[in-house]
Amino acid sequence: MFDRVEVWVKAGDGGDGCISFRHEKFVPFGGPDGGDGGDGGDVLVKADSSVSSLRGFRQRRLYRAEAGKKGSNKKKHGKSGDDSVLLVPPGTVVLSGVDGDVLEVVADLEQAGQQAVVAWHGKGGRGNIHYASSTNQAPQIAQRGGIGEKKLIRLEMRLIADVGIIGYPNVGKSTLLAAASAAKPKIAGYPFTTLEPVLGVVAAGRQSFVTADIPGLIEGAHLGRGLGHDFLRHIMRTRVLVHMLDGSSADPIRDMMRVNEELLLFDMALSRKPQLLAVNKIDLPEVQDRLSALREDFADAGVNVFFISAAAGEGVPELMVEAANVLEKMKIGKVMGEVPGKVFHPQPKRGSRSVYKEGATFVVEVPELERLMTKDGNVSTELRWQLKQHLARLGIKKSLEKAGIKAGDRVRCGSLEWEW
Ligand SMILES: Nc1nc2c(ncn2[C@@H]2O[C@H](COP(=O)(O)OP(=O)(O)OP(=O)(O)O)[C@@H](O)[C@H]2O)c(=O)[nH]1
Ligand SMILES: [Mg+2]
Repeated sequence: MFDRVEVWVKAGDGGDGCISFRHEKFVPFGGPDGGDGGDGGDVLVKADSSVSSLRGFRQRRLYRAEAGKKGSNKKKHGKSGDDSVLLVPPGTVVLSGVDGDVLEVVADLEQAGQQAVVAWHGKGGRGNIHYASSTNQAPQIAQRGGIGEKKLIRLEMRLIADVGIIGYPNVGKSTLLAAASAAKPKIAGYPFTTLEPVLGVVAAGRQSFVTADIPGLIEGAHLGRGLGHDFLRHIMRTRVLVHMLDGSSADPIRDMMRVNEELLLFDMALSRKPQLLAVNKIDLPEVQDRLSALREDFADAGVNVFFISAAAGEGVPELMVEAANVLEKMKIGKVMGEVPGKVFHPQPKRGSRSVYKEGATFVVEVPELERLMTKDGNVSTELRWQLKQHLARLGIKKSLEKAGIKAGDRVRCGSLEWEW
């Protein structure tokens, strides 16, 4: 089941600004006319109902958006790069920070049409027309295009269900889904029968809702025991959990606590979802015999339980009507846990200004100057003067003087280095 892939995304770099001067008849020294570079394209992820799996992403590892074109003479803007749009099935969650950082949800694309930018474009560089001033009428500096973001993202499909059935293996989760809906999950008398989540539509009273039956959880699942707990992400978006216990188990209350412990270790939000507890298999004679003892135990523990027989269908309608009621209440009141359909638009961080000394070199770290460029990367005497003027206008010359700069010292600014 290709329900999780990791791909690299690279947004388009911005086009460089242009350094050029007007050449007109009878105008020997035309002013600057170098246009701006175009912005690069973004990489977006968009939920589209025509896509049903993440399979297509197995073929390619890198998705890039187009770069912006360079600016040119006569103040011409470079063309912007086209975006690259990755179409994913509705229900896809996008995570970033896969390569090392803390994994975080960038977008939760629950409904078709929702989209989010996952890699931001590099801005186009400014042409030399922007660097003209009363003192510098022939600026030979411009701005390089910004670098588009590149990162590794993870796409995960999460089922969209209202109710999730959880519990130890073999307690009767699949039997409950089969009894309450038209779904036909595999049922067998051994643990780990269910290997992949199964969905079913449950009709309860006048309502209907989608229920997900998932594999069994055991103690230590967070350490990879049993089937692990990774499949729990499929019920991250459910609003109510039906927690099933086997009435014939040695200690159903301990089972309940262990499963809850695993939920907590997987995700806090999951452990906070409302739960309906159901003790199953009450048709078995040995369970009948201890029924009143079980009732007392649960009453002592302060938890409300449903006693059911999924196999015989006993107590199942009541349980499902209660699930529908809780869902209804949550619709009216606040939705707890994860808010569905949330789309985040993280913006690239804004840098701050600083001037410092690195060895004998003075370093200027100012976002608007970082991408300063000259035609050939060299800084002639004329350019030295122009750069000084420009730094003075931005108030950075003062900062450098405060830091102790003297004529003859080296200054570095982005990729340019010259003598003060
Ligand atoms: N007597 C009795 N047996 C039941 C009942 N519900 C389920 N069973 C039996 O318990 C066994 C496990 O049922 P499943 O529905 O496959 O259990 P599960 O929780 O989905 O198990 P996994 O998918 O392995 O986690 C099967 O043999 C079922 O027939 C019940 O209410 N009464
Ligand atoms: Mg099962």
